[in-house]
Amino acid sequence: MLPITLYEYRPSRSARCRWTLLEAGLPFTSVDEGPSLVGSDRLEPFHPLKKVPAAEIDGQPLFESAAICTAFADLVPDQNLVGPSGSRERALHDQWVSFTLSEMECWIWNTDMNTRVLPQEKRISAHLKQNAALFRRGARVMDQVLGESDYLVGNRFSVTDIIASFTVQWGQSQGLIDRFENLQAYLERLSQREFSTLQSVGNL
Ligand SMILES: N[C@@H](CCC(=O)N[C@@H](CS)C(=O)NCC(=O)O)C(=O)O
Repeated sequence: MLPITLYEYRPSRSARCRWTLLEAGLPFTSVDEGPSLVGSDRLEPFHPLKKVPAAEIDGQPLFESAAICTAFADLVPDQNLVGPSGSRERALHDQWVSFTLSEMECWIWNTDMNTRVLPQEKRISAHLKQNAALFRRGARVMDQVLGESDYLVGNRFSVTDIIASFTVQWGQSQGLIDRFENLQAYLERLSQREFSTLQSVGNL
């Protein structure tokens, strides 16, 4: 087994990486020093913006939660958490990860930044309504797909669901999935899993 260290702060996107490691059954060392870790020099060798999550896999740094989760899944091909490179399943994984981050998560992240994260004097509220509408536009697409299938790829649980459900839960915490019954059922289904970290979302 390769040595793995996860730099994490529980109520953050690092919850995706922890969940993946637990599903994969990969042993790892956790560095969690609470909020003081975020932005600290300790993270500099692993993340150029000193953000969490960050990982060190066999002595090599890796950042971006979706990339880290996918790398962990690739380490355990027998667990079927992600399709192999070149497969239809892998292409769908890449599709849904990109969709989740660029058509859904960016809008709610902007809302959080401008309502909670940034200091008052730096907040801009002009886009909040638009953020909600654009998130719902993406969420509607995912809701329709989940009306036909319990999971996003190949109708079985995969790392894609770990990455996407975090964003859906985040949207729920902003009151944005009330109209989407399939997304609500998806969260319910995934939160039943033994290693689910979905309860960490909501206080990013
Ligand atoms: N796209 C990145 C986002 C990482 C990120 O923004 N993490 C937040 C915590 S959830 C953070 O470290 N924020 C501190 C900052 O923005 O300086 C990922 O998915 O890993």
